[in-house]
Amino acid sequence: MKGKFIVFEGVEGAGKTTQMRRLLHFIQQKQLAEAGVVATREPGGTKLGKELRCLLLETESVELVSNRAELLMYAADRAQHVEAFLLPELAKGSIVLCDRFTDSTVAYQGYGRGLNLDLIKQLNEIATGGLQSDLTLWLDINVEEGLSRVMARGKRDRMEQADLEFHRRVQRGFADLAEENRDRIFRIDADRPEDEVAEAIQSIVISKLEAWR
Ligand code: T5A
Repeated sequence: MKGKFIVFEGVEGAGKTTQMRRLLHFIQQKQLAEAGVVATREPGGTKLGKELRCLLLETESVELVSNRAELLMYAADRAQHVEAFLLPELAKGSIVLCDRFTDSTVAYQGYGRGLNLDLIKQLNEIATGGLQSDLTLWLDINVEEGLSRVMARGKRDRMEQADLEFHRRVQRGFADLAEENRDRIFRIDADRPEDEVAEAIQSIVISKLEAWR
C-alpha cells in the first residue's frame, strides 16, 4: 500500500488535535501502518511554517494582517509543507495524519473572510501541486460549544478571537464542502464524549485501510 493522507478538519475546539493524537496511538498500537505513521499540522508543519504560524496566530502583530496577505501566508505554509514534508513521507509509504489542510482555507478565508472561492481553489492547487487527502475527517460541532471549549483552555489566538458570525460562516463552509465531496469527506459528530468520537474515527479508518489494501 502506498502512503495515505488523512486530514482532520473542523471549527475551533472541535477536538481535532485530541483525536489526531488518539488515532496516531491507535494506529501505532494496532500496528496498522507497515511503513509508519506520522502526525503534522497546518499552519506550522515545517520550520518555515512555524515562523508563519506565529505571524498568523499571534494577537499582537505589528500591524493588522489583511485578508489577502493572510490567504497567501497560509498558502506559503502549505506549499512548503507539501514539498518538504508531506510528499517525502507519502513517498516512503507512511500514513500521514494532518491537523487541517486545503478545506480550512476554503472555509476560513473563503466563507469566513469572504475571499473569492475560485481564486482560493486555484491557490490551493498551486500550493499543493494537486495533492489531496485520501480521507478527511470533518469533526462537526456546534460553533458555540467548540468556542467554549477553547475559552475554557485560556488565552485565545487571533482567529479564535473573531466574532461568532465569522465562525458560523466557517462552519457553513465545512458543511458545503462535505456535501460536495462525499467520497472524500466523512462527517463525525464531535459533540460527544472523547471516547465515542475516537471509536467512530477508528471504525472509519479501519474500513478505509482495508479498502485501500
Ligand atoms: N486556518 C488554518 C485558516 O484560517 N486557514 C487555513 O488554511 C488553515 C490551515 C489554526 C488556525 O488557523 C486557521 C484555523 C485556526 O483558527 P490552531 O491552533 O491549529 O490554529 O487551531 P485549531 O486547529 O482550531 O486548534 P484548537 O486547539 O483550537 O481546536 P481542536 O484541535 O479542534 O481542539 P482540541 O483537540 O485542541 O480540543 C480543544 C479543547 O477541548 C477539549 C480538549 O481537551 C481541549 O481542551 N476536548 C473535549 N472536551 C469535551 N468533549 C470532547 N469530545 C473533547 N475533545 C476535546
